[in-house]
Amino acid sequence: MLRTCHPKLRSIQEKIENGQRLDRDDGRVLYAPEVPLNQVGQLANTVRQRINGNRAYYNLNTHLNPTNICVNRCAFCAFRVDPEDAKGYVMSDAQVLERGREAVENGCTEIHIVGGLHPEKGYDWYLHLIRILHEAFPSLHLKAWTAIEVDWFQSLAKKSIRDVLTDLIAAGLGSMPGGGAEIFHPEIRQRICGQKPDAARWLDIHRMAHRLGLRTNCTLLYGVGEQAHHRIDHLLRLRELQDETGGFQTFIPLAFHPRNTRLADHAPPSALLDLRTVAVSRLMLDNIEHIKAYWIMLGLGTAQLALAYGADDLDGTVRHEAICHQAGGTTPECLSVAQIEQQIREAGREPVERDTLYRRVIRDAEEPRRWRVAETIPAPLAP
Ligand code: V47
Repeated sequence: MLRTCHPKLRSIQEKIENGQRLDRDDGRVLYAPEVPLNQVGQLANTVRQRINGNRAYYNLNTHLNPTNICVNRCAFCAFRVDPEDAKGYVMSDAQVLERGREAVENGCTEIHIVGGLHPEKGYDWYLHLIRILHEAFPSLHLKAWTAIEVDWFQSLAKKSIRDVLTDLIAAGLGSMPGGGAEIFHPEIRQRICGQKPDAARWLDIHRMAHRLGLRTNCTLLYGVGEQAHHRIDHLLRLRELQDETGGFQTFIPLAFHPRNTRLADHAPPSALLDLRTVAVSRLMLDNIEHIKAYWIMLGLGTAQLALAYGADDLDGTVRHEAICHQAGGTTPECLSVAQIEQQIREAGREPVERDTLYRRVIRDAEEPRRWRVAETIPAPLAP
């Protein structure tokens, strides 16, 4: 714990020491510029250690974006295009299956699948993609479709969210990614993605997914002109749903990349804001086990530092990422296992390869592409 701390942090420090929950006002204090970042980081690091011991997780994964054509026009998105755009594409079944084959060939345990809301593709196409991948590569965990897509499927299929999710699970869906949350507060949401379902809808879809036994992730997009109180509001809404369901596995703060977007006049978030957001998330989200420092968006250096500011996960080796790279992201295309483990070891943590559900992955020593999961991950070391 901190030997000396900023006066405004004292009561927060006490709460953390006593395992008490922080409230909205505490959240605002944690973002106050006069409160030193390193002290906020140290508190978050204590909580991280308490929850996850010295471990830092990663997985072997690949991304798949079956189409970039999207009816929504989110101001922050450089990935989507209009149907008539020359850069528009829709992947064939063969291309989708080739991505699955490449993933297995490279020892991946997960495919992360998200795309656009294509005006001419029916519900059956989206379902079909899950089915063919699952049938061809049953060992690959399919973490697919954000709540925004599930909402779109519901309007296409004219079925309840429960029935849509039940169809997807039957087809082979393993879990849902956390995208589409952006910023819940209507003052910002309306401005950056007014066509998207609102916060209540995003949360309802995750609530139903959790009820059906799916684990999901959650995100926050920051650096889009919001203020600290909007971020805190977002975190509290996630925390409230997590109290109810316990279904979120990991929270991922996403640093905005402005290039090629309609918000290109915004400066990218500073490393200071990145680290503070990781730390504040760790402190406010006392009921979400993992905080992911998504190296693709943070950059490798900041992601590595984030492991000392509350994060316990770097995401994965990541092949074929498009959303950030289209928006000016300069991180590498893909990291090797040796590179990601080195990042973690340099930060003083023990690298643990996990599957999507945070079970430890054990690789065959002779043939590393073959793997199994340990039933449980041992409890964290005492702080
Ligand atoms: O919802 C879009 C964000 C999200 C930009 O669940 C942008 O494990 C920054 O959710 N700059 C999709 N961010 C990515 C996502 C995700 C990524 C990795 C892991 C997981 C997980 C989820 O990316 C979107 C949006 O919030 N985004 N454009 C941009 N220009």
